[in-house]
Amino acid sequence: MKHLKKLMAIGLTAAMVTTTFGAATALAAGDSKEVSGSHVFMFKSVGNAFGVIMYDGFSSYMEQVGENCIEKSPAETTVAAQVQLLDESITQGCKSLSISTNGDTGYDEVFAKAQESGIPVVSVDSAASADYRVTHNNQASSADIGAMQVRAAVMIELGVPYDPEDADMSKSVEAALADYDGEEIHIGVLSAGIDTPVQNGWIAEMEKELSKDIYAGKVSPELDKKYGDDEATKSTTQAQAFLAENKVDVIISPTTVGIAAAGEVLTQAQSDIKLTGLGLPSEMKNYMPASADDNEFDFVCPYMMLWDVKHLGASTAAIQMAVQNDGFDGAAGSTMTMEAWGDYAEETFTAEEDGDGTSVLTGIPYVFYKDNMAEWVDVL
Ligand code: RAM
Repeated sequence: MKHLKKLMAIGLTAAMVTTTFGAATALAAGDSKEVSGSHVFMFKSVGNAFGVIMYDGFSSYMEQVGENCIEKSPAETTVAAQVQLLDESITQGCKSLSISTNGDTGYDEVFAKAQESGIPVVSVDSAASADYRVTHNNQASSADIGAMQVRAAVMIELGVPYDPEDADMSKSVEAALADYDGEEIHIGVLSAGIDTPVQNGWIAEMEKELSKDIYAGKVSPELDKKYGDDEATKSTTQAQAFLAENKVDVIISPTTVGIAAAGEVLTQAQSDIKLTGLGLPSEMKNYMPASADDNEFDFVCPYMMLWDVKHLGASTAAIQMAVQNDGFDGAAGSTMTMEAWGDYAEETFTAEEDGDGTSVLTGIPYVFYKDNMAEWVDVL
């Protein structure tokens, strides 16, 4: 509930998203004067509303603490395009690098150059190598995000509404499956890039969830995976392929670009294939119920999840400021403080071991469904 209030306090309008998007595109071309002495924020690519909202939070926090920042996201969602912009930013003397990566490998040389130049690298959303990052800003527990998407997919296929009393859906899915003796349910995944760390981490957690006894013989443990590279056109083509093949009952899309593309394709085709995953209410409003009076199963996406994206950007800025001013080095067990910002009170986060490095958990997954969509369409 605490987080819900926080989310409601964001006050980001659709109009602001549009304006900021225009600015991000213009800034992507870059200018050495702006990069020099600025904190660089790099999303997977420009034109992704998730990245736009995150940068809005990042820049708002940086502005509050009197620092300059700039977005330098590439036109294409590739490692090579990010590496080039990272290299340029380092050469031009940026203060710090905050990045959501497009892949696991290919960054070592440029990250080593950042390290040698004393430029701290913090990853957010999609992690950078533990060898080079100070820490990773984790938007919500990967295990929860993976498991909740599987539970939502199965419940939606079985016609079970979301019950906020069972926030992580664990009880609802167990009860629904206990009563189910129909054909095995098949789930498709429409992801971002085949090498994208964050989506691959969530998919691994989906597979872990599906290996639990409650699913045995009722839901196939094999996920049918397709990759839209976080590009609208490719994601649309992949969603059309699911439709043409007609092998899956429900699609999970753990990317805001993919879920919006699939929403359009499935809705236009009046398909029986249902949809859930991670989406922005503003981009999903045409494929989801709008109010408690709606029957959610009349829509391709009865419910879906995400987290507070603007806060995610602001907490990334706060991590960079803690590195710059407070000697925060991301060591396991060390803490950092995010100062009061907007309607948010001061918060302290602790770095925890995560793989070979650490991460700081700054959010929780939140379910959007018919009772709360109206509050969110103009916010996220
Ligand atoms: C997309 C991106 C991002 C992911 C969200 C949910 O915008 O792929 O990495 O976290 O969706």
